Amino acid sequence: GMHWKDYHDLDTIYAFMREVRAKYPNIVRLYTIGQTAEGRDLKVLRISENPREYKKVWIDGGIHAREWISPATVTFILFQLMHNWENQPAHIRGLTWYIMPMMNPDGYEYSRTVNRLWRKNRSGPRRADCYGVDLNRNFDIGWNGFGSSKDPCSDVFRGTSAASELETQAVADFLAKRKYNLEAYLTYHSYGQLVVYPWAYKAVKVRDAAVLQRVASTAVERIAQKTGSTYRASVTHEVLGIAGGGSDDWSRDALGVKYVYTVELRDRGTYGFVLPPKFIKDTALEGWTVAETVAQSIG
Ligand code: 0X9
Ligand code: ZN
Repeated sequence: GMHWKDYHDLDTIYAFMREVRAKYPNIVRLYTIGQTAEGRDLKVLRISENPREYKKVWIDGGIHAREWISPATVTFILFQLMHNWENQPAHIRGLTWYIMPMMNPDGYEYSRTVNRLWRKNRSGPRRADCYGVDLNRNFDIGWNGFGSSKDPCSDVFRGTSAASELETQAVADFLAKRKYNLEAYLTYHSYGQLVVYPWAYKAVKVRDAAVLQRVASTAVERIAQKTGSTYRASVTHEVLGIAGGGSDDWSRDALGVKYVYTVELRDRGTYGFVLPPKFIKDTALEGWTVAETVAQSIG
């Protein structure tokens, strides 16, 4: 079964999603929203007591293969939501939650079995022995701009066109159909301990940056109280530089989502992507704290 003392393979994560659905069949739906180049399913859970009326929150993880703490955190968020659903406060029970713990299953399994530091998906090869597209450079926003590469061998290869990748298409199509009432888009990455908001593709702040900054700062303060970790709240391009094609910017631009955050989980470089399992529990709690704070802000 599922636990947060270690990282899990894709089968275990998907089995956990099925368990959640089996336990709460009335409020949980499990979608297969597409397949990857290697034929793996892309899966999303919806949790809602009133899907037609409640405001929606999207949470994803595992865009980048080597960032194992991300799917671990998103599955933990799912656990936090569900293990005590009846006693959740109104600001949590009164939302529709879409949860996709693994946006890049091919890359994740490749990272687990062949190359621990693999980042991209596994489509291709497009040239010689160069596989994979950086899914967080493949979305249709500032796609041909700064911060990505047209070289298929690069770790930040943007793909041959915007939304060239099956994972990008599956998520973009699924969300475009559900953009009504979609209030938040949260995407979990590592590492760096940051809570950042658009824009990333241009050096401009979003119109309601003050609100986004305040909510992010609240999350960061709560994290410090809970686990003692120091996170930073900021505009993406200011701390991470300009980069086009990100899912966060796309959700803001194409769908008009208000609360868009990319969370860079632990650590700040000691272990980097290879975060030891003993840190999963507290890091996941930090990720949950951001989701909780955003949910509360939506009200
Ligand atoms: O570069 C990224 O995709 C993210 N950092 S990571 O080290 N996890 O790869 C940051 C994403 C910030 N948002 C955009 N660049 N749109
Ligand atoms: Zn990442």
